[in-house]
Amino acid sequence: MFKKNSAGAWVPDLPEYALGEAFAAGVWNISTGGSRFAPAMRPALALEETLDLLKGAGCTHVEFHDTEAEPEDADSIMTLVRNAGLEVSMCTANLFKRGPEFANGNFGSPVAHSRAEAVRRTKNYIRTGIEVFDAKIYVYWNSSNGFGGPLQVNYQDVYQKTADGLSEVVAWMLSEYGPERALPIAIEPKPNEPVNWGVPADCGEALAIIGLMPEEYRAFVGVNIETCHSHMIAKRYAAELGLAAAAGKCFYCHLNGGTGLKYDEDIAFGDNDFGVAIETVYTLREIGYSNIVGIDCQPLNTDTADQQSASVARSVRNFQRALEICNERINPEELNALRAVADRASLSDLFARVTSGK
Ligand SMILES: [Mn+2]
Repeated sequence: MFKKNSAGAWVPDLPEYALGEAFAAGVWNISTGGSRFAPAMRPALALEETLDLLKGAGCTHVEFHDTEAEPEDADSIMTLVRNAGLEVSMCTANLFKRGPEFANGNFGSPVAHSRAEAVRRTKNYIRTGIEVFDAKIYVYWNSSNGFGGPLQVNYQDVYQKTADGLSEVVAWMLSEYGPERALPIAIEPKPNEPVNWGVPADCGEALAIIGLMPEEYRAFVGVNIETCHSHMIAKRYAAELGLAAAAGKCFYCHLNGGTGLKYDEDIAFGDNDFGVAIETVYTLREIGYSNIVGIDCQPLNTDTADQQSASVARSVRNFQRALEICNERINPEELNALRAVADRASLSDLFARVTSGK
């Protein structure tokens, strides 16, 4: 799913929706809950029930790990997806919890067997994404890739090997399917958890890794920036989107929320800081984002059996609320005129007026 642009370069042929028309969430975004510190609050659901709830929450598309939709089950799962009135937007191989080989990393692991397994599983699930799911994007989330402490890896190698793993996947994909059928790959960076230092940690590191790939493969890899992952490293989410767009690499997005320099809270988009939601939606519009909007949030610890999809539904509602505010209360000409003279005082006042409606 790549096409040539007017300059003859391959660019991803991504879906084109108006903002607010198409949303995706992962089947993992509905869960029983329960952790070391919290009780399980909700019954486990059959996949059919989960898909119906995602549809009811406002999703048009669904996302899968291979652990939730194994390649050998993909055909029958696709029937359930169609029956629910959904499509598959994204699929991703689980390169973190699948087996002990991924405890030390994946593409950039110092262990050759772990790197090889990561490449093999990724190829296998890209095949499923293309041949069965008709997926629009493949996501590589770094997860366990990185390092834990002093001298645990060769730092030059961890970045280069991560790039090499992606290159191997792209080379195989192009030889197997050609550019027209190739699935755009989006790197989703995260700074830590489960590993102490994740590689890549942020949008800039993800772009640097793409830059370490041979030139002929770079066009086929972009980024998927997630709100909470950005907050965990004190990045301004909208600025990360802007960097991705400036590089021509904003292939996909994962919206949710977090409360600061903490762990991967995955709260609903717009929860905690609705101003982030407004700035995010405005920025997506400003960079011309047209792909499906991915939501990646978990239920709250207090959500009960009848609130299984409340976080996903609230994320979609908050996106629509923020979109309405952007459309009705932000005049781009006024905003850009203030930016052009760097009148930060008036810009701050404008943002307070927009968010308060007064
Ligand atoms: Mn995510």
